[in-house]
Amino acid sequence: MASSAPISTGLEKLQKTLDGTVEGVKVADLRRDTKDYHDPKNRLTTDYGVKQNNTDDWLKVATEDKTGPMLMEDHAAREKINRFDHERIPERVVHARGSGAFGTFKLHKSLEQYTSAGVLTDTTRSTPTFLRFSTVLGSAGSADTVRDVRGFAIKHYTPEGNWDVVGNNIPVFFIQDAIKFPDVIHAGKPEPHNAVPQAQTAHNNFWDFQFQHTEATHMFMWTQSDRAIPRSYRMMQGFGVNTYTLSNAKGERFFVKFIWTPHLGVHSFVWDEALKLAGQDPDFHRRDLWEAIENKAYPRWDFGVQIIPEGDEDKFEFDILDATKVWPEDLVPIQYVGELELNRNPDEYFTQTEQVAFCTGHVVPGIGFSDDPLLQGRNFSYQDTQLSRLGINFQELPINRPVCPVMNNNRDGGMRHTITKGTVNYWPNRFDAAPPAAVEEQPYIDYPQKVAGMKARLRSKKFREHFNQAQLFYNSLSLPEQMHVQFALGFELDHCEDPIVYERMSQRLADIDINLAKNVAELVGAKIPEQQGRPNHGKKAPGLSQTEFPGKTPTIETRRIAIIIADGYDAAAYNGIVAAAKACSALPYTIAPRRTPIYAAGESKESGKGVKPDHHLEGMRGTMFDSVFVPGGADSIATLRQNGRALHWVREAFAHLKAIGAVGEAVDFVRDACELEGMAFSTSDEVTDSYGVVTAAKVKPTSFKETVKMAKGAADFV
Ligand code: HDE
Repeated sequence: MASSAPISTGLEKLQKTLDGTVEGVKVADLRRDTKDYHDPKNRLTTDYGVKQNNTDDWLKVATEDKTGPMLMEDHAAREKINRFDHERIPERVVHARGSGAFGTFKLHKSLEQYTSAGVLTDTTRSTPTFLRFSTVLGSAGSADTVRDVRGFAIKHYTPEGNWDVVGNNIPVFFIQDAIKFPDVIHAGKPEPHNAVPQAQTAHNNFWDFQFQHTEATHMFMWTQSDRAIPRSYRMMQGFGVNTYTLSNAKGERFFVKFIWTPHLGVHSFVWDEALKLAGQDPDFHRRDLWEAIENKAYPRWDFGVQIIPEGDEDKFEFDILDATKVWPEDLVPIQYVGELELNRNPDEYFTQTEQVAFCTGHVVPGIGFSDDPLLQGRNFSYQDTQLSRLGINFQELPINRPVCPVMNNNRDGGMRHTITKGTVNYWPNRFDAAPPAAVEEQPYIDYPQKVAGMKARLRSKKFREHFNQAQLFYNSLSLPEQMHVQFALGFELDHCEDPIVYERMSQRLADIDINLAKNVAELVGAKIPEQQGRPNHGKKAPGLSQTEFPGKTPTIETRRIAIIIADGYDAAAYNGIVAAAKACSALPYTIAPRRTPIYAAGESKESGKGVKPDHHLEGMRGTMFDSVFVPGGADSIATLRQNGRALHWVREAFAHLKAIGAVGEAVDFVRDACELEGMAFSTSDEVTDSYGVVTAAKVKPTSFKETVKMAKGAADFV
């Protein structure tokens, strides 16, 4: 229950009392407002605290035999319905669907050369954070696995105030100037006449806009790549996207971009999986994040910065303040200096994940803005949008309030909580109360930037080049990634019924790559472009293809392995793979034709033993797993051969490029299910890997370790 000690004065004490950790500061702060629903002392009460004996029947005039009219007098009933009627607040106009988690940011290497910010210079600190992932276009109830950009918004609760970075999993954006945001979002959201489609860019309006608004070209290439269908929130990069600034104690200023790279590597679905999962498990990413944290498999990211000294601003062929451009890593390398870990699920979705309010304007001393025209506009929009979502006192909500002292003359407004004692509420005042901080007290000091120019609706010259980096991105992808882009564009433009849209877009692709344009045009039935539009410069850059991020050390940690068995399965093989998977921190799930116990070869029903499967073959789908393993056992395999769903599990896993393992009698079963006549399969106790299908015809204990090891490399769990 709430303690009355104000966090602002108890910071030191809390740091010591809570496990000696600094992240305890925000957790402790939240405890002030946290009640435990499961406390046995709890009784149902009204909102004003009066215990209630019956909240199931409205007070009415009735008899044992006959019901009668209900009474308005029943305040408790009216309160209950009244509260329910107003449960919803406006969902976010973008990024409505999200999932959040608490974490810790630790700095390994001080950036004091560039900034005076404590959070980026003090390597002894653990900074508490809250991170919210999201999709952009869908409503709050839409599916997780749609093709879309993912939000990656972090709130750092620092002793100098909150620092928010409201980023995405793609390093660039569709527009250069914030004033275009309503246009790009209207074009992507459901069309205005019939509100179709939900959470999709596969429609006329989106692609109409992409063609006419050429600065979006680079970004739409990213959204058509595998980056827009991540396997997990835990397996994608985060980018601050905009150009921020850092300033150091000497008063020097630097331009900076923020980047987070996941330890588990960057991995994606194949499109067919993502489409199916949207129906089979719309909460796939939300569940995945939740379960990983509950299982203590804490997701981690390396935190990095790209830095350009102020004097070098004009040395690049692109404008470094243009959010439709990356800073190629061969020109501006990433310096990794810290680590972010997510290690605690929220206690309640609404008060934490829904009410969290990020603002790009929330920066701390040592961190500032640049003249990036997207960022400047965002600084207005986020504060503004919180007013309609949460009201003027949104910063007082537990999830949003800082862990350091707050005092000023902002007062009142709807739902004000803070009670400020005192006889004045202005500065200057005759008591000298709450004066501005002196320079020695490290207040926020705005960098004295010299500016000159005309007052005009202008964009500088470099902002008008829109194709070089779209080519750079496409050129840098691996062949399979390029094919995925082709198919994605083929899918999206197939959903555009208006010929002007798919005809023009097919021509536009020739400005990037003629083969891409030809293949897509053919797929979608457009006129086939004959020659390259703008010449392709042929350049590539590091860090753009996600194949460069297999993971800090490639791992199958937290990957879901379906082990399919039926009665008569080979117990040694089954137990072997379960143990080997667990030893690698993967998650083995037993799947069988039914969820009642399944008996191994030689094991009788009467033995009372058997394995109770986690799921039956119809209860889940192969799409929900990263890998499939089938142990042998003649009777088990004979049963599975007769089961269409079992065949489909294996065949679909192969089509989705997943690692498949089979031993003993299961080797033939897998070969037949995948129609892999002629491919190399093991016929001995040697383990063979053929296109990600890892087999051993005879089983020896080391086979399982070998299988798991090969599966790691084989399909790489793309
Ligand atoms: Fe946002 N964006 N945005 N955005 N954005 C919002 O703020 C906006 C942009 C991003 O989990 C809104 O609190 C404008 C870029 C994320 O709560 C709103 C422009 C990037 C989230 C808003 C942009 C983002 C938002 C809606 C163009 C990546 C979810 C609800 C200048 C760097 C944060 C809210 C969360 C949310 C405005 C462009 C990321 C309306 C005007 C670029 C991750 O204020």
